Amino acid sequence: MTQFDLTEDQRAIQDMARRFTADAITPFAAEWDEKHIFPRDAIRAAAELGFGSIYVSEASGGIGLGRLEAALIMEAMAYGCPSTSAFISIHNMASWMIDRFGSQAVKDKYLPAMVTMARMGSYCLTEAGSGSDAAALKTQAVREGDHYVVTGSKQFISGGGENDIYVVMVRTGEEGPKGISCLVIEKDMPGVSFGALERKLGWHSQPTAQVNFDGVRVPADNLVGGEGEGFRIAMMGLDGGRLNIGACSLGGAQRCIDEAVAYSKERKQFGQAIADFQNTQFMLADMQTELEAARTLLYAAAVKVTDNAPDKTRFAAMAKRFATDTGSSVVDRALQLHGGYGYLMDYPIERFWRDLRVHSILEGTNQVMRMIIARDMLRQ
Ligand code: FAD
Ligand code: 2MC
Repeated sequence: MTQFDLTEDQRAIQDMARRFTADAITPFAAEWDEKHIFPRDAIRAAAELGFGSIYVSEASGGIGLGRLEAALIMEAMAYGCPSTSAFISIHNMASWMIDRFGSQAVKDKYLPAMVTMARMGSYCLTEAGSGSDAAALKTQAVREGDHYVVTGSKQFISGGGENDIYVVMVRTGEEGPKGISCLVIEKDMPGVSFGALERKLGWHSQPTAQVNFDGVRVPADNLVGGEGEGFRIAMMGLDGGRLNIGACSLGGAQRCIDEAVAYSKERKQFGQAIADFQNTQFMLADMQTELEAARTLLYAAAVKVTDNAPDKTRFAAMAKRFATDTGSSVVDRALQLHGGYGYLMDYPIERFWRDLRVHSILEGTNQVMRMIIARDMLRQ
């Protein structure tokens, strides 16, 4: 592709994802949010299009696309429901880690069912005492013969309790990043349990819960990568995850701009459409301009992650920071343009406002993104 245009194939993928969203997500998303419904069937239908294994290799049954294609799909689905789109992104991240770093045995064991999303995957890094400082994690995995015995607890796990497969960062060695390994743990293994569902501001279409491990015996074959490689694998997973979260903000914010354009043409005050006020026009112009800038940065970062460019991590962090902050700011202005009606659940804006808010926090807070960017700048 040229840097500023999409190829025909990329447009076809985008069209397919948009059509799927219009049919299977947008009409239902408000109800999923209000009633806290986890839309398992719609998610499996997304997987039938390959959206559960976007950058899992074709050799492992995935559709083997790049990160820009993934961003286009996530952005399109977030136009209907950012929460559901982000859930599918996390599954993609967990599946990719297994495909990219797992042995053939671990891939054969888990990927066929993950590709179809018959079995869904979670990513488990955060603990109660280690959020931003992820390398301080304490969940222990002690080798006993051909098993690891895992004890500890993971906090805020998306899909916790619902999903079947947990890609878990555990401590097998020294303190700090070099003592961390990555293990696949199944929901049904004895000693795995879950906390109560977290009650959240947004992301209501998917569960978040603590995942606890009490002496869980995990086959040593379930190690992904070598011992001590888990932190690097987790961070590489997040390079892609952060792009997708940014893309979810882009899609959600574009939906709110489109809603605001339609509403401002219809709503009349002082004898004229509110779209006729120059303030409204200037707000809409700024919202779309800022979103396009974020989109361009995100697509460029996605190409860098696909190409394994040396500055890919810095760009993924810049794109996540900028797209999520811009997305939330755009949605907030769209809400303002709806006046009091924007605050009501009768209109979709407040749902997007709530759903996008967490994108500045998870997959690394936007303060951590600045840390990653500045460290890389100062290293040179
Ligand atoms: P803290 O790290 O305690 O941060 C608190 C504040 O301090 C933040 O503003 C932070 O930016 C700031 N701060 C911290 N360190 C610094 C610093 N060095 N410089 C400047 N400021 C700093 N995790 C998973 O592993 N898997 C999941 O599936 C998952 N899903 C999630 C779903 C939801 C709905 C939520 C809310 C969280 C989820 N998380 C998940 C966890 C998420 O990644 C963490 O919440 C996030 O990384 C921040 O960690 P923390 O909440 O412990 O905040
Ligand atoms: N790719 C490859 N390797 C990486 C990497 C990346 N993106 N980032 C770090 N590493 C390597 C790094 O090179 C170093 O290895 P070496 O010593 O061999 O050079 C090692 O990992 C340790 O890295 P740092 O020295 O940078 O580690 P530090 O502890 O100082 O900080 C930080 C790392 C703050 C960037 C990391 O802890 C972080 O990203 N924190 C935020 C946590 C987070 O994003 N959580 C998200 C949870 S998932 C979620 O929220 C979901 C919704 C799913």
